[in-house]
Amino acid sequence: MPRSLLLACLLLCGCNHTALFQDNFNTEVLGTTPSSMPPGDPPDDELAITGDAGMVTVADSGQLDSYAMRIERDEQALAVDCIPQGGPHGSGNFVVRFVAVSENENAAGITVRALSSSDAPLLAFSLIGGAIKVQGFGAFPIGYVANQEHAVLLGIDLDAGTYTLLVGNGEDSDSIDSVPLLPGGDFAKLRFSYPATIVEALPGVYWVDDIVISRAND
Ligand SMILES: [Ca+2]
Ligand SMILES: [Ca+2]
Repeated sequence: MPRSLLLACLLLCGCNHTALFQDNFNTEVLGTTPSSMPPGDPPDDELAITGDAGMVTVADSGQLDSYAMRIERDEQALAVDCIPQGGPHGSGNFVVRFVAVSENENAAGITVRALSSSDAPLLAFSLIGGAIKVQGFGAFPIGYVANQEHAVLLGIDLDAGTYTLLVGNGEDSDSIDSVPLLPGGDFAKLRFSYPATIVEALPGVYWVDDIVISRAND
């Protein structure tokens, strides 16, 4: 199961990490745009939306068992940035994790990126048509299933210039390891984004919860 898989990974590395961003949406108001200042620790993390903020709401997710962030594709480009405090970060080891549900396997894909302070990607992957496509790498070994929870765990090693991506999907999980980072630079934010509906108007709805960005202690 994704959650137990994540827990196992976090048991290996979590106790030596400091959280720089945490958002679980549980204490926010249903139907509203998530707070730009995620409640609780750490104190200085931020959530920033570019595009129509009304398309990003706190909603009750049956699959994710609690309030989560629902991102719905709009006519204009839409981006949700999770900004760890103390950044941009020029060195160190980071862990990014979240759980999510895509409402429609064949919808327009959401893209997840780790971005530098100049918005250059360090890594990027898109969920589209049931597959996970990793920029500069190709297809991830396993895909995702519409309306089923998946878990994502990213390890970003700025010092080695590599990352690991682990995805858990139902009973299935796999990872790609020591993949070279794209030449982005420092690490400033995690972005979930949908493109504008200029070429087509396929629907896209992505639910995200339990987002944590942490840094390994020296
Ligand atoms: Ca939640
Ligand atoms: Ca906070």
